[in-house]
Amino acid sequence: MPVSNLHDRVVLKHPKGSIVEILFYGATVISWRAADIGASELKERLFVSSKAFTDGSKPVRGGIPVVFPCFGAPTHPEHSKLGQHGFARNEVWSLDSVAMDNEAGVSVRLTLEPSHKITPIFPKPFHLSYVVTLAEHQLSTDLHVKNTSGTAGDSLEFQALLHNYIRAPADQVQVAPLQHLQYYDKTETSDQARALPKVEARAAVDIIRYTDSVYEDAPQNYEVAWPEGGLKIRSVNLKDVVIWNPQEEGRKIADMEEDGWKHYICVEPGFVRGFVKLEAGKTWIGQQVISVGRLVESA
Ligand code: TA6
Repeated sequence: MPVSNLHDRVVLKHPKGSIVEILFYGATVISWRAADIGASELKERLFVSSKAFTDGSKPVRGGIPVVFPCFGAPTHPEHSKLGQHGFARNEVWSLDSVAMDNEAGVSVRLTLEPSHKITPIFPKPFHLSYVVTLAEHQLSTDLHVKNTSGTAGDSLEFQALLHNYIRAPADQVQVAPLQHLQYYDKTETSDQARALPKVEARAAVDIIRYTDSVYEDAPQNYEVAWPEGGLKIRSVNLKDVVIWNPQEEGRKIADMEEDGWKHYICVEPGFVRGFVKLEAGKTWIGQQVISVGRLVESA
């Protein structure tokens, strides 16, 4: 069966071999295995810490957590009761439907609605759906946010981000093109320095030191490359991108495996500088497409 609904997850299998696993908890994609172009061996493309909790007791340390409706600590007055990165990554989503099942792709839709747990901390009406589509060498994840309020003027303000933990040798990775973009450096120790924009000077960004950078108004088309491999990430409506790797700081993260930071880099398309303002009855879609291979191969 191309779509298997197991007790805690849904597993999608593409006829050409690629496989994706999505936990209902957080709608977290926790595994994506796909072959290189022209090869048959499946390779895991995402990193999940061996110490990660996948039992629903804590957001998963790895895979693709969904960040909504706030990125980092809440800064919007309507988000003041929320924790870091909001609630979407630590709620149990429902499998709504198989959206597509053919040679081109296998796709499912998961949904999340207000509940007795969410409403006390986030009283705004909303409907989220998350569509995960698997192709032979490609994974797409689309977050649909609907403001279900029937009252004119009752807007929904939010941030959203797809927190990809890309499996890669961190010290050999380069991410481009980010040159000349304005970014905010969260590794700075004072609030003042963190709020001061910097400008990226590097043609290709390496990850050889503690990195936590929020690039604003980025090109939404990135190459994450290392000598033995690479991925391309395209996004739509996710105007910013965060590059994160904690290096030795990772030792402070309880669910990070020993030296785990050496085996991944987070490249996270999001809308995190400012807020999406969605009017009553409207839907916003933030999308990413991650493909195996490097830009030069597809030129
Ligand atoms: O997206 C980068 C970031 O916000 C970092 O600042 C870092 O703390 C990371 O996310 C992980 O956050 P978490 O809440 O999952 O520990």
